[in-house]
Amino acid sequence: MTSLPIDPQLIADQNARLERHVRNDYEHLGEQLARRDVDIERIAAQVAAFGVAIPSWGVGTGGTRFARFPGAGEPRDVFDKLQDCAVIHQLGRATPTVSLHIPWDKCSDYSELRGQAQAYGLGFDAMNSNTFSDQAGQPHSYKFGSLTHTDAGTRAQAVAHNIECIEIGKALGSQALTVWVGDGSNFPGQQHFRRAFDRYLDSTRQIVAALPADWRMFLEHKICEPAFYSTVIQDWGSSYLAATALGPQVQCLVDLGHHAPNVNIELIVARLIAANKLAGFHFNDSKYGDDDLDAGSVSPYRLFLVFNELVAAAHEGVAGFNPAYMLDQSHNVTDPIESLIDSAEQVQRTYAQALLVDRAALDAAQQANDALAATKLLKRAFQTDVQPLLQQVRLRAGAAVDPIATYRASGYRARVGAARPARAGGGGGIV
Ligand code: PSV
Ligand code: MN
Repeated sequence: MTSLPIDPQLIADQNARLERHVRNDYEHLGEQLARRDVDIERIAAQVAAFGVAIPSWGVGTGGTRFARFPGAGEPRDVFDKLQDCAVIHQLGRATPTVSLHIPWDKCSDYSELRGQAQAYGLGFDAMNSNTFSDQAGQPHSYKFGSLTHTDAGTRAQAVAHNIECIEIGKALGSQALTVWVGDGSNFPGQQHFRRAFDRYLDSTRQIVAALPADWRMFLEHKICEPAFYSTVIQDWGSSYLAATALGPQVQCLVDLGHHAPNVNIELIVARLIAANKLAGFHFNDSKYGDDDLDAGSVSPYRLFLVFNELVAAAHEGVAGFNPAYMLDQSHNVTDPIESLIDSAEQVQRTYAQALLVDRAALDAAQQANDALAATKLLKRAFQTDVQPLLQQVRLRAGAAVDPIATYRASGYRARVGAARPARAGGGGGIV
């Protein structure tokens, strides 16, 4: 039988030292919120039910085009990754699912993988295909594109790979496929824009035809990289056009880092909700581009404004609104487990804050064109310290009140450092 990776007694001991403070702080916050007519228990129940998926690739150390500095005890295969994800979920209780990337997470026995995940209390979120790099031994190269390649054989190979991802996902209990392609061009004139988009539709139509009825397909747009002049699915407009052409099972996924600086992402989110085309998110943060920094580390208010749209949509009961929440980050200077615990908590915190917006007062302020009152309502929610609520939710769920401190006290990293020999090579590569 699989045991959980962190000793539950350690969590209990660590929590025991903090329990009294959590109780007092929670009570105090409850009183504050009651004065605003907010029932803290209602917010706590919503936060407890909230989950964000861990990207399997996030538990390994990331890298840039220039270098990668591997950390100790990096996962060697998908089973090691799952174990690291189990640590994150055991300590934080905010990450009940894992999002796999194929071929990085291929293994020989998916029913064993599924069983292992179940033993850890984990499920599988969206599957991610990879046609942005070549797999060993594949007949056609993706150097000049995949689903949109000018060569039919290369496109067929990319379609077949996506269908293989669906098959693996079926064995694991996943219900969505995320497709991101790096296809595009590096020189003006290199690519016929309209024909490339037509080829994209033609290829993705074949993938949609292989989707089970209860699956969704998420199209992930990205402004640039690796193609730096043009990208076929460059923005939410292209993504929306494609998703609309491909039918109701296909929606648009918003990776926060995939936009030009200063783009109003919350407005994009609102548009996609209105069109019933919001698939979900890859959360991360950025300063300059697709920096893949930890969620909320640079612009927590921007993350809050996105969640404000999401909570508003749920509050208004928008039909079909069911976004998938995932992290997608690259951890270059931190222990990836710590970054993911902290980022999941940040996402959870932002959700809780957005739940505190006084919707009726905001409606009234908007209706009366009272711009200052409206914006102050958002700020009041955002500036509320909901930490005691997050701690109480974790305490009740058997997770750690202070997950990073408990993680450090557990010695997990040193333990896996000894059990998982370091891999050779410290070359560049975005993972
Ligand atoms: C592309 O930059 C991306 O955001 C896509 O989600 C990929 O699948 C992921 O990063 C992993 O590198
Ligand atoms: Mn992404």
